[in-house]
Amino acid sequence: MSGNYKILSPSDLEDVADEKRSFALDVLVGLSEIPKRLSSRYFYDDRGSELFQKIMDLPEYYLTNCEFEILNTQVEIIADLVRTHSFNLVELGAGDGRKTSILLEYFLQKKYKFRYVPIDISEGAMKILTRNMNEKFPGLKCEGIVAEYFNGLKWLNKLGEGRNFVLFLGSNLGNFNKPQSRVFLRNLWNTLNDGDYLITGFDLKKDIDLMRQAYNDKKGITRAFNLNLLQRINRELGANFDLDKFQHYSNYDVFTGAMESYLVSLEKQTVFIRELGQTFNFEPWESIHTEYSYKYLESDIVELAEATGYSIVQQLYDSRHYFVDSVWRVHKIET
Ligand code: AVI
Repeated sequence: MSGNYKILSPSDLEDVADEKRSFALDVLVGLSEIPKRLSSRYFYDDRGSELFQKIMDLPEYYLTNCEFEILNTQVEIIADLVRTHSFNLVELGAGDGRKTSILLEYFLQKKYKFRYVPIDISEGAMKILTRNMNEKFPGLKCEGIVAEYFNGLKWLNKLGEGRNFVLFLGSNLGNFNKPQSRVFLRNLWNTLNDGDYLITGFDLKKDIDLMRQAYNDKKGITRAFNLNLLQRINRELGANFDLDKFQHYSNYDVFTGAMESYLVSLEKQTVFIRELGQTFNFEPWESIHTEYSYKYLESDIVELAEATGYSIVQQLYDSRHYFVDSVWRVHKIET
């Protein structure tokens, strides 16, 4: 253990080099495809994470407020599920931990036997989170793990200490397509035990204008967030993207059920990426697909839980029914 977190995958120079290599390779493959695409997983460098925090504070990005409302008003329902056990409150990708603080405060006040185990691949993010949580909640047993989610969970399970209550908040699952989300949930199921719980956030299908506004905010923060992907390629791979020559475009596709984000080239242009030793040509109005943010029907959630080995224990909605934190139980033993 170093401080309040354990590093499972040592973030040595080799790892950093690997990460840069796979980023370069993904950029090469994505920009060589027709239509061009870049993966949204590369949004989250330091600048991208900072911009996402700002997005979460925007009035148009209703998702955050909905989830705060759900946790603030329904914490007791969640607490009832774990009250009698000692448990690990495991969080996948905690961000700044503001939402989780609602649960932590309640559990501590009720003197529940638990420890808080955030899992995140970024050592920087973990350092800040564990420091903040220890300052805010001096009595909290906080034991972060710096690792890929599933490696962290496997390690935790080997210790065999108590039931797991896993949080996957926000609408993070929504950035996976249907097959990817099934694989993710099934992998998670594999690392958990019968009777463990999972809370996943789902953004529900709703008025199309409301969804469009959430991804096209007036201050232009989402635009900056999207464009930061090109800036990151400039910074890390020595490219010469001119950000003024690309437009942020985000729209709801009724057929896929996702908000889809793009960067659109405003003119004919050529971009050189030094690390790849290659140029990429853009025609006027040619697009790069950058993100899917899937929205769900109730029936999609039921189907997803059933297909991946969970039962739905409770659906926690906000008052406008925009968002649901879905509480699932892991089923491993056939009855
Ligand atoms: C992280 N993820 C759930 C956000 C979303 O809503 O898809 C990322 C985001 N993209 C644009 N705004 C927010």
